[in-house]
Amino acid sequence: MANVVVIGAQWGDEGKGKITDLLSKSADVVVRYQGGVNAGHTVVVQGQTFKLHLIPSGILYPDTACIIGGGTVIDPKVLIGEIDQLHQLNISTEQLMISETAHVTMPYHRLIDQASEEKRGEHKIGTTKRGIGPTYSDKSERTGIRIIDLMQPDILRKQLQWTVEYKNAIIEKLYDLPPLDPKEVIEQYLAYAERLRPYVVDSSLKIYEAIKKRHNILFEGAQGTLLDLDHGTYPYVTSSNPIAGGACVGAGVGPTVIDRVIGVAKAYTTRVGEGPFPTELKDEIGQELGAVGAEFGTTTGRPRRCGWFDSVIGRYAVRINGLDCLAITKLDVLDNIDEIKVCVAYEIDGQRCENFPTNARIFAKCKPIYETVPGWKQSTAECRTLEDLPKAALDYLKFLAELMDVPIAIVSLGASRDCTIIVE
Ligand code: 2SA
Ligand code: MG
Repeated sequence: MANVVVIGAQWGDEGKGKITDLLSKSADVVVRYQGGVNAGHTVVVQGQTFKLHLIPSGILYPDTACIIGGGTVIDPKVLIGEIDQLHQLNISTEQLMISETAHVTMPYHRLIDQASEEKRGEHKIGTTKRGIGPTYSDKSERTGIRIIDLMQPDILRKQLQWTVEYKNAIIEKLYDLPPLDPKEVIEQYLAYAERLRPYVVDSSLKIYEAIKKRHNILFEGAQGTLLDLDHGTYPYVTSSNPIAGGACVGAGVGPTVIDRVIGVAKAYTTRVGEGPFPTELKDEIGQELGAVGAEFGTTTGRPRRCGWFDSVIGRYAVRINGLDCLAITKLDVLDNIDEIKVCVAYEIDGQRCENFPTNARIFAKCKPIYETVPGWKQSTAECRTLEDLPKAALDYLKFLAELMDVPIAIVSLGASRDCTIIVE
């Protein structure tokens, strides 16, 4: 196993939750390194569905330590809700750790996220409205509140008093909303602090100690490559770095620690929120993929836009993340499709283009060039080895691997743990 980073190779919702859950079995430590409660992982274990936003799904294994790293942003209310939900299901959170350098999502972050999306009108990003962008903005602006501040009541009181006043000016003047009461916010967050205190650690040090003991560490990315702030489809991106490189910054480890990078991609493509999506299907096939694949956001319940597999994006994800291999998920969703299309390149102003264009305006003009392959028209749900797969399904996987020049190591054929093929 060694030290592995798992990332989304598309626009998020690739099924990373299931893959990290599988890998968590051999991990001693699972680390979330970026994002916040905009993420949503659905894990199904013995018929029970777990919806987690911040806590790594590794928490479902009693011996796996789970760390919410310094590169994340934490909404304490949601995190406490998740802890309570796990306790109700008799799952221990003793192995949970929270980085003291993670930033805290405050009520004004949510307000500003919602209000600014409205104000942007046709320029809106389609955010999850969970306050993620404003929390990271404050981190960059150096007005953020960190977990470590939350743990020191005197400091928190002082800091929040002026920050809430400072934010109130924006909330009132720019968005015409009623101001927040600093006292109320302070009392609320002081109470959250006491709930979270037992979990707070120097996470980079904890990870380093685990590395020294030669423990296996799994770095779990949220969202996906195309939502990366620096390398995604800017401005239609999230405000953190979901790519593999983000693991080093967000967890506080050096690049030499990482042994392997696994990309997770769906056998087709989905996207939530605004922004260009060349292979999007606005027809019945798109609707069918959405219906069969149950393509609704875990966090917001928004329907996801669906389309064919895009290998240009896949190649880009291989490059940006240095992928060693891919996990292809939801192959079974294609079981009933007659003919399957795969985007092999783009056409831009009459020219063929094999590489992902970094210019968002050019990307918006890209037309997919497709190759069509036959469907297999039979259920793959019971397949447990590559040999069990219908020939057309195996050919489809081989075609994807060839287009992206990367081996496929895992194939997932359903939400539960056993619906999986591990390629030897
Ligand atoms: P934000 O809220 O500032 O991070 O939104 C910015 C863009 O990032 C997209 N985004 C996501 N896309 C897919 N899945 C995400 N997580 C949830 C899930 C989504 C949900 O796991 O299902 O429940 O709606 C996620 N988080 C952020 C977002 O759509 C914007 O395009
Ligand atoms: Mg998700």
